[in-house]
Amino acid sequence: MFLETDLERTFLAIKPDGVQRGLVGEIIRRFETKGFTLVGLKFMKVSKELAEKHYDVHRERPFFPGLVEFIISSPVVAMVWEGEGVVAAARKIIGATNPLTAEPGTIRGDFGVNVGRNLIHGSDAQETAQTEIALWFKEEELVAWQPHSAPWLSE
Ligand code: IDP
Repeated sequence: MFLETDLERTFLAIKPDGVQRGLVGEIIRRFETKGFTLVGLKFMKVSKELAEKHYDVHRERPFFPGLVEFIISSPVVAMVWEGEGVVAAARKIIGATNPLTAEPGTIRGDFGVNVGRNLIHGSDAQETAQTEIALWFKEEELVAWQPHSAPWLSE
C-alpha cells in the first residue's frame, strides 16, 4: 500500500540556458506527465551568494567561477517536486552530467551538447534534496496538496 509518508521531495532548477532556449514548458512537462507533483515554483535571478552556497561542494574545482557566473547571468526556474522515489527518478529523467554522453530520451541527452550548459539541476540524494530545498525555498513557499490523480498513480 502506498502511504503519504512514502512521498519524497527533490529540488530542481532550470538553469539560464534552459530558460533562454525556451525549454521551460518542455522540461516541466516531463516531470508533470511522469506523475510527480509540483509543490514549489519560482522564476528568479540568483544572487552570487546563493549560487556559491548551492555549488559549495565544487568550490575548489576549476570550473567553479564560470559556473557561478553562468548561474547568476540570467533567470532560472527553481522548483520543488514531490512523489514516490522522485529524487532518483528525476536524476534519470535529467540524464548524465555531460549532455554529449547523456542518453537520448533524457533532458540533457535530448537538448544539450556541453557540460557547462546542461540545462537543469537536480538534487543527487534525499539528504542533498532537503538541504537544497531549505536553501532555495521558505517553508511558506511550498504548497502541500494532493492532485486528483493521486489514487490512479499508486496502488
Ligand atoms: P550534476 O549537475 O549532474 O549533479 P555535478 O558533477 O554535481 O553534476 O556538477 C554540477 C554542475 O557543475 C554541472 O551540472 C555542470 O553545470 C557543472 N560542471 C560539472 N563539471 C563541469 C566541467 O567539467 N566543466 C564545466 N562545468 C561543469
